Amino acid sequence: MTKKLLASAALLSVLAGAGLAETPPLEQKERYKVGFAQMESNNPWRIAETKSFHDTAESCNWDLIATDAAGSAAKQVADVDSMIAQGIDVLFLPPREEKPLIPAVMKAQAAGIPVFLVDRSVDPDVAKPGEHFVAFLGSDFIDQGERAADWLIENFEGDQGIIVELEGTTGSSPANDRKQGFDERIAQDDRFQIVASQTGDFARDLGRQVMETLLQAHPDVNVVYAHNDEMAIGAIQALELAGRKPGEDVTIVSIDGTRDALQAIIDGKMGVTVESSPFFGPLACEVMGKYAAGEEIPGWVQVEDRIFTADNAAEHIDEAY
Ligand code: GZL
Repeated sequence: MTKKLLASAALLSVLAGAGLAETPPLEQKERYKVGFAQMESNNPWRIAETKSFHDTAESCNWDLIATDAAGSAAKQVADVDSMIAQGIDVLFLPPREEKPLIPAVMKAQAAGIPVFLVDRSVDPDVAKPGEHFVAFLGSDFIDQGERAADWLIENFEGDQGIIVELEGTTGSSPANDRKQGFDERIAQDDRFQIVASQTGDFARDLGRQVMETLLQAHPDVNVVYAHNDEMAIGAIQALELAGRKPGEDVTIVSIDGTRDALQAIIDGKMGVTVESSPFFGPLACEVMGKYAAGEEIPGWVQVEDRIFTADNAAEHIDEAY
């Protein structure tokens, strides 16, 4: 770290200790050099999010520097270092995992660059909105898990629900919270039992592979709860390869609202997907403008999520990604 960075980092740690750390200001100016350090581009959700930032750049007067860490938290940190060295004015960061991305937040703060976390957050015991980053822009993942469980409780017609849970990326805030929300809510209905819970890293192919393995160990499974649609689609593939009939002898419950998921609902293979929108570009532009104008920004700018079922999937599939 340069002497200047060390000095400001030391100062910040003193201020933070006294609870006085504040996030760096953002001056109002014609154009901004904006950093968007994406974690990966291995699924439609990630691709849609990145496109949303590119599509917003010109209308928001951004010179956008967008990077892709290809699934590596360490590379995502290095990408932020590079952006800091390039002199960005503001950083939008979707932290792949809650703890490894803390250094990136702290380095940007120490360099006087305001940070907005988008779509995922960091360990709240270490980094706090209004102190270390301006705000988290994203969904309530606990609520998403609870709503998935509520739908299952209301619509499952069997006497006994044997659940396999496909978890998202280990250590990520959506995986942590979607598990907490669903598991705690479903425990209120004694028809259900979660017999296995394993990460598929939010990826379709790994979700399929994990489902194949868990199906061997739990052939009586009749419910799959996937933390995202990509893993749910992978699970559907595994179940059909094993001769099962998703939507008839296995109920599939998921989150995101991708095009493939809405099509699976229309085809009767998936029961529900709770929306988790990837379209953060316009919201990022709006919140950044308010921050530059000196408006107070809440620590959590919450995105409202719809729910897609057989009742409305066909109505919304054309807007899906
Ligand atoms: C949610 C986002 C999750 C999506 C997955 O905000 O972090 O990451 O639900 C994506 O599809 O991989």
